[in-house]
Amino acid sequence: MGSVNSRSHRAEAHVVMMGLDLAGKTTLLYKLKGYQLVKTLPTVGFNVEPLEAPGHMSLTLWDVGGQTQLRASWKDYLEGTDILVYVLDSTDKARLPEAVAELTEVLAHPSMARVPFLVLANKQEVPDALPLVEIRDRLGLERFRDRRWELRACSALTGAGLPEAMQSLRSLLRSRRHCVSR
Ligand code: G3D
Repeated sequence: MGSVNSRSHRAEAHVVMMGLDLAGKTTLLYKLKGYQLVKTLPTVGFNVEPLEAPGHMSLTLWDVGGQTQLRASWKDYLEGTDILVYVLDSTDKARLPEAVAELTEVLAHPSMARVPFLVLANKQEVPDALPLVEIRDRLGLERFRDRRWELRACSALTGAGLPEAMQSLRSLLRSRRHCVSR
């Protein structure tokens, strides 16, 4: 008999949301939860938020990147991750290489083997945001053949693209559940 905590018996999915600081993770989280967020504060440490939709999910938010002193500690929390949501600031061309390097590093962690991921190209409503095709090229997503991934454009500010992003999340989660319960 499996442990009550084994993935196949868990009602809750564990979603980890990461990205460089200022990518828009906090804004996105509040938008998804339907809260009005007037002013965001830099994410200090990490936030754990129960998310109502889709299904039963818990969501952990982490800043990744050189600035964070918590860089070493977030890696301890990757175990049990069902889906990674990686938020990119589509307007921050200067830090895109850093964002790509961080994503690559996170996915290389042993706890993340075969974990599906969703990249959200955020801030797409800004006129000079990098278009999705260019982001796709720069991320080199085709190299991740060992797992499922999706890339979606969105704006956490206006909410555009978020329903489609949630649909991708649901679909990745279904594939994850199918894999771990086999
Ligand atoms: P973080 O949690 O990833 O660190 P935040 O990022 O959610 O705190 O957002 C950082 C800044 O980006 C905030 O601006 C926020 O309003 C802005 N932002 C988040 N999402 C979007 C978006 O989709 N479009 C635009 N144009 N801006 C966005 P401030 O000015 O509060 O620092």
